[in-house]
Amino acid sequence: MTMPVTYDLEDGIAWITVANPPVNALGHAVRAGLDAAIARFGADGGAEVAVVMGGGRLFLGGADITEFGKPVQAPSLPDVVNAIEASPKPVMAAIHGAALGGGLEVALGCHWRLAMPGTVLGLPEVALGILPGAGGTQRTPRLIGLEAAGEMIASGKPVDPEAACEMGLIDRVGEGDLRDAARRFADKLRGKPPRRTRDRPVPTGDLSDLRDRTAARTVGQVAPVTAIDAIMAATGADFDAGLAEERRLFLDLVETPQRAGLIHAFFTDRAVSKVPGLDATPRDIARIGVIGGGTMGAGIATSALLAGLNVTLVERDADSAARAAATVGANLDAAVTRGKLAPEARADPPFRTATDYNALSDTDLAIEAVFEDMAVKREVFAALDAVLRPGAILATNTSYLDVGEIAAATGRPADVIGLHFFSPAHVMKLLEIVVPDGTAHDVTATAFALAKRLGKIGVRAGVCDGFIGNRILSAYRRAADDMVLDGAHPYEVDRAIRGFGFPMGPYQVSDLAGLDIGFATRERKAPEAGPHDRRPVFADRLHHAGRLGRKAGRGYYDYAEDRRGAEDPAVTEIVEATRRDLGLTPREFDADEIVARYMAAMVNEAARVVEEGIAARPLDVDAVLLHGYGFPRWRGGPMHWADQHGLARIVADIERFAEHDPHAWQVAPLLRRLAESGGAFADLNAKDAA
Ligand code: 3H9
Repeated sequence: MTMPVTYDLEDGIAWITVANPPVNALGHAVRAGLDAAIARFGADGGAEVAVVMGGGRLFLGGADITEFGKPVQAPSLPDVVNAIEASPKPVMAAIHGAALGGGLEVALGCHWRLAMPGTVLGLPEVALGILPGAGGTQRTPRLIGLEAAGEMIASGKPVDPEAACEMGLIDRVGEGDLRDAARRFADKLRGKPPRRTRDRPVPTGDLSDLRDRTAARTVGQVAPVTAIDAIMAATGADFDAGLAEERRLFLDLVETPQRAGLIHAFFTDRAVSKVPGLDATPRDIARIGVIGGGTMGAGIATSALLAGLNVTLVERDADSAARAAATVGANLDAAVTRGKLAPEARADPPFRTATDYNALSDTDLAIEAVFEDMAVKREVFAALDAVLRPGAILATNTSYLDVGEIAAATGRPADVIGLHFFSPAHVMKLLEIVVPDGTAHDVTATAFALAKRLGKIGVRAGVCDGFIGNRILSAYRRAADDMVLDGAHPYEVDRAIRGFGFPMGPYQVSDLAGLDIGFATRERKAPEAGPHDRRPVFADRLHHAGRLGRKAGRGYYDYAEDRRGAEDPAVTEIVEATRRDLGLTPREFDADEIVARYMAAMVNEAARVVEEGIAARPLDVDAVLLHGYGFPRWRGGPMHWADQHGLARIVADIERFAEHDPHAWQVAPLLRRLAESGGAFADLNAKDAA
């Protein structure tokens, strides 16, 4: 086994290098290695100065987050950082690539810090439900002041070396080669006494304003405000007491379900692209064709342009093409404003429109975003089949049609795949990659590579109405509508769901999407509805009253005065009249019951989606709900949440709900099996991926 930490003495400089690929995480072996290396440096009469650096592409990626929740094996990271700081001879950090979390804390324990241009320096712990727990909350304010430390730690946002140097977090931005730059700096430190961060003046100030703002910004989350409390402990005179308080708060956070949820989400984001059984080499993609320039097509084109791809957009006539170009242009302008696109790149994007499919003859991948109608889609695909070069990929952005049937309209079904973007396509992170049976493996691999290139989270989905996300959505949406029919107010439902942590309740989402969308879906599905399927007639009535949502100025809420939507008694009247006309006697629902029903419906349908193989693993469901449906990240996703909440509890809830409506509530077989055997959805992730 190679040693993760090496010690090399060269001309009085002790080079202490951490090599623990891929990110030099500070797991037990690395901590022990660093501890031993610092002790050796202290005892090494030939060594005047030590340089701590990372081997490979970065300095240190932070604590090994797979170790959280397990017993800490000594030495702990705070002890290692303290040992570095206590060194009687000077120690410097030579940082490249990234110094994150515990990685930056190691650097703060060193007496001097040099970082190479382009390095990412940050304390992102709150994004994992914890706080910097190796002295970061105590040393950072001593270096950059209380306010700046508060902003950096509570936001988790990184800083670049130039800014870090300016604020005093590091001492120098290196030039040229890392090792040469480190050697030049180390030479100056020979014979100097150590300069310990802990000995710097006690920071003063008050973070109550930042704490209030943070609490408002991160409702429901414990880590960000707790991190601020830990920083405030740095204002006491005793450094060690501050460290002890930080440690206490850190260990509390490690035990929270939020920490478990956020770390599950972190690994889920990385595991989704590792589809079991998929190891094909992706095809090269440089030129994208988009068919249809409506909101979706223009959004897809924008997304591809932001990723530096060449885009040709085909519309049916010159006017439509001009409108599409204007939409793309406006999207790009907004991207410049948001800092997502350099102004130079905006000037001349590799984008053109056309009205003839022949313009697509050199594209590597064409995505269709035309009207959701099988006949129309098949026509488009036949036309694409006629012009695209061999080896090009044909993709559809359909949100529910059978991708296999669309593929059959071509002579090359193995090159056809679904790429289901979410609106606005250049903003939303989720991309459902819908894979019919006959699709070639390298086409699927290419779709994942494209998702990554576009900065999106690609999730493989099988073919069914609604794929993973919209299929599960229709189940929990139906549970919400049934509650409203039975007596819950739409506003009560929205409040309860926001209370759970979603940014919006289902009726606010309806207003955003447009009530015509839901109405069209109900009409489409009406022929297959059974006698026991309940229709949310109140929603139909709102639709018929022209209350189409935000775009109409009113839907479930009234947007005339309040941009965020005001409650409207007229909606209450429509809902109540609907119940009267249907002969329904309303009853009360409290927030707990609303959440219980909503979540039970979500988890139950998700279990079916997993069992049918529409989602390969429970973690694929989690990724879809997290990135496309506003599921609170700190709850980890619905499957992770279900495991934490208790599957047997959810089954018992469903059985109780079924006493009144046995048609709507039937326990999914997989959920029942897992609950009865004491299993968990996580077990089904573990067999193929993290
Ligand atoms: C902390 O430090 C707490 C302390 O304050 C207190 C302690 C007492 N541990 O992202 P990538 C894996 S909390 C374990 O694809 P990139 C990752 O899962 C930590 N594993 O690479 C993936 O595995 P796989 C604070 C980790 O180049 C592989 O490494 N630090 C860790 O796109 C490659 O990762 C952070 O929050 C880890 N810390 O980006 C930083 N990090 O190949 C978290 C990554 O099996 N990490 N892995 O899928 C990152 O932000 C990115 O990984 C980084 C590299 C920017 C470093």
